[in-house]
Amino acid sequence: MKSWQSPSIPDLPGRAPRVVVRDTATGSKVPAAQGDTATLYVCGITPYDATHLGHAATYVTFDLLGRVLRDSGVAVAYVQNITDIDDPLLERAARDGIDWRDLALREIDLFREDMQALAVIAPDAYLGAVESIPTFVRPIAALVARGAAYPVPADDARLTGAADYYFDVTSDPTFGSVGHYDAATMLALSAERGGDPDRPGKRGPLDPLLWRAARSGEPEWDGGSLGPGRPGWHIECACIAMDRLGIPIDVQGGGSDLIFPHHEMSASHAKVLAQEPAFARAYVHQGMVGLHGEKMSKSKGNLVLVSTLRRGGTDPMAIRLALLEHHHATDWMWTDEALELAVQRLDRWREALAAGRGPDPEPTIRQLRAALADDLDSPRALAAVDRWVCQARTGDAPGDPQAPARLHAAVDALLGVRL
Ligand code: 5CA
Ligand code: ZN
Repeated sequence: MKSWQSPSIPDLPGRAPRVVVRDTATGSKVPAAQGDTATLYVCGITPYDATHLGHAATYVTFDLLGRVLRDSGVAVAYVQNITDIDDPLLERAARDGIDWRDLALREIDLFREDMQALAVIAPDAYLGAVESIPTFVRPIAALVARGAAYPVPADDARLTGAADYYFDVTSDPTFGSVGHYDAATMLALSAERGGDPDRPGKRGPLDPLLWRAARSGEPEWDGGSLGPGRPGWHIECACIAMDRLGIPIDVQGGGSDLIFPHHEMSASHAKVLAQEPAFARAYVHQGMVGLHGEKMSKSKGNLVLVSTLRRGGTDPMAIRLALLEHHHATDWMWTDEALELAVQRLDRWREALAAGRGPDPEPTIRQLRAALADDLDSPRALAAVDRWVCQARTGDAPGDPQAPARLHAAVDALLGVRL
């Protein structure tokens, strides 16, 4: 799938220190890269509605990670998927009387525009599930052959005798090691987030769907020995990551709503398939952004869309600053007042740069790098720039005429904020 145009990134003299991120699985800070290239897989959108500020927060967070990794001298191999076939997409298309493919294409287009406006670096590979179906079929069949997956008769399938295929979570001895949830919580989250714990015929209630046999009126693809059908959700991300990056990847990213079941299941699929002890060296999760006291979500409809703000004339750089004001690991609520404060901060920063002189930016650039390299501490990074701006505006010393441009390059390269 076509991605979007990446912003240009200024080259900065010097380097960020080694980047560490907090790993959800262990709770510790771990290096975000092992070698010269960091492999990063971030779960992409299900394109049945437009990009809201929760999505934007997630992609800006992993954009920051990519920026500080590059600045630390590490190359980044970045893959992102699109869940362009799934129940919610089919349901929304049916509700609105449009073809599910047209709905997906329309929302993906809007997502690309939003990402470009927010100066998010494009992934190296941007892959839809639909275009990747052959990548899933063989691994699912391999899981079946190994006894880690099994058929469940699908009485309502288009073909008599057809079966859905499920993954047996007990085939992964380390199952549960991403989220560390207890059994009751896993059951509840599975029911809430796309699982089907009550489906009769499964070995275990948590076992997730790998392949769904074709039903009348539903899209279907050739599944070889699995029969015609469509893939389950978690296997898509497992296979795309394995195919494009090889495992273990350095960082698996997404929102914290994906810890269970999605990241737990993807990791289990991949570990069993590759006979590897780990899928990712670090699982990094963006906290949930909410509105009016509840998680912002397409299903609840309590959304603030990036595109609505843009059309209303909000500078995308102010949106970016409003997102960066929160540490990525925390949950927080969006408010109009917070956006207004971000607009004011952007104005202050621009004014200070336009003054043509300022204090030595080196200590600020060092602080920026240190903050971001330490688990993407964006609030600390913004505070460092605020201090420089404050000094530039109030300082009596003549200052250096090169300073504003040098600071601007760092703010642009590291925070993705163009002034
Ligand atoms: N297609 C799947 C991932 S494979 C999916 O979760 N799609 S999504 O459109 O629902 O979400 C896209 C990304 O935004 C995911 O990483 C998700 O965890 C994140 N996300 C969704 N809602 C929020 C929110 N309110 N706050 C922060 N991040 C969110
Ligand atoms: Zn995913």
